[in-house]
Amino acid sequence: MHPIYRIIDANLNRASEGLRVLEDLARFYYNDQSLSEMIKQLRHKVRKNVEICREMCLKARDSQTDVGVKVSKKLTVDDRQSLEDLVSANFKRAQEALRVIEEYLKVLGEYTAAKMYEGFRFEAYSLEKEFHMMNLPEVKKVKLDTDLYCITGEEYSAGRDNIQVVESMIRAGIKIIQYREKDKKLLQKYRECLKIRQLTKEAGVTFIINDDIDIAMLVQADGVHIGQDDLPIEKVRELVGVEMIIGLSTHSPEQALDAVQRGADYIGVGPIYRTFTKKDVCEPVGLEYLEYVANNIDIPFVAIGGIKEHNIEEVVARGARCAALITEIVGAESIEKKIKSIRQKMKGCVNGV
Ligand code: 3NM
Repeated sequence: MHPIYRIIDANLNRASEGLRVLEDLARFYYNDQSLSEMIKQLRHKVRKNVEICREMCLKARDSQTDVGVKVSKKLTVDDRQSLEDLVSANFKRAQEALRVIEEYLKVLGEYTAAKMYEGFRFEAYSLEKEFHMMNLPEVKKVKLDTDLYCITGEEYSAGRDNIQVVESMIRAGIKIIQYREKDKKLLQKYRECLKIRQLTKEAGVTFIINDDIDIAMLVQADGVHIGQDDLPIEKVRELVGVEMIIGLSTHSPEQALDAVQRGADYIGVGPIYRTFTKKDVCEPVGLEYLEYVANNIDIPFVAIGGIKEHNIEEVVARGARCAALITEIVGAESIEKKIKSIRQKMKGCVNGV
């Protein structure tokens, strides 16, 4: 028996198993009928179209003496944590297996069949993209799910530079950092953002850039944050694509509803209290607007503006799960200690409600 049939047999199983894992996820977890049907069809085609050598494959199968089994049992590289990892790993498994089948069918002289498997591989690439798109809202929500949203502001940072500040924030366990610098030169902002992207990526922190859509795209930030007077959100979406998070500052219920309708991924809600950090911002909208958003808006939101350790409990009590603070955090003597004590207050308040 030609050992190549053994390779084809193993990879047919690999491809179908990978696709089956994905099909069941689409069907039972995401309840997505059309995606699960498409994966099922591909799985059937993969199995069916190798009729030419089915018998040879079965004869060649010898799982008990497979030298790879022992290695595979010992390895822990497949110790997956998230559904996202699982989806990616199983698409890779199916695509790699299809490539192997394609290559070895050519060696066997089955060129037409090999081309067919090439086509299946490309179908698997397209399905992976569809799967990813379907999952995007969830992925974005996870990236935005946190209690403290930290924003840079070098001029308020007590002599520290933005990189030092970001390092402290990451050490303190912050999960979202926004780069905000109104007066620096573009090149300097770009260089700082490059470094911060590297730091945040290593730490698994969501990185958002204020205003500068071009820098956000160049450094592959997770998101951009824009204001009411910036480019229309639809146009920003055209530039950055569907995967990037777009946050929009809002100051009234009308603006909040408009932001949701036009596709913002989250909104800033403020200024809650008076602030001198944002130069052109309106008068404080107070806790009433925050309460309106907490009760009426379905996308993630971040309370902002004049929030300090001494008033954070009030903000949480009025419905904010996430708050953004600039001066209170970047200007603190110890950023880490400040974050810890603000978090304790927020927790106490949530538990007490
Ligand atoms: N946006 P601090 S208020 C950047 O209301 C920003 O949209 C606001 O800084 C808004 O925590 C604000 O130092 C400044 O008051 C927040």
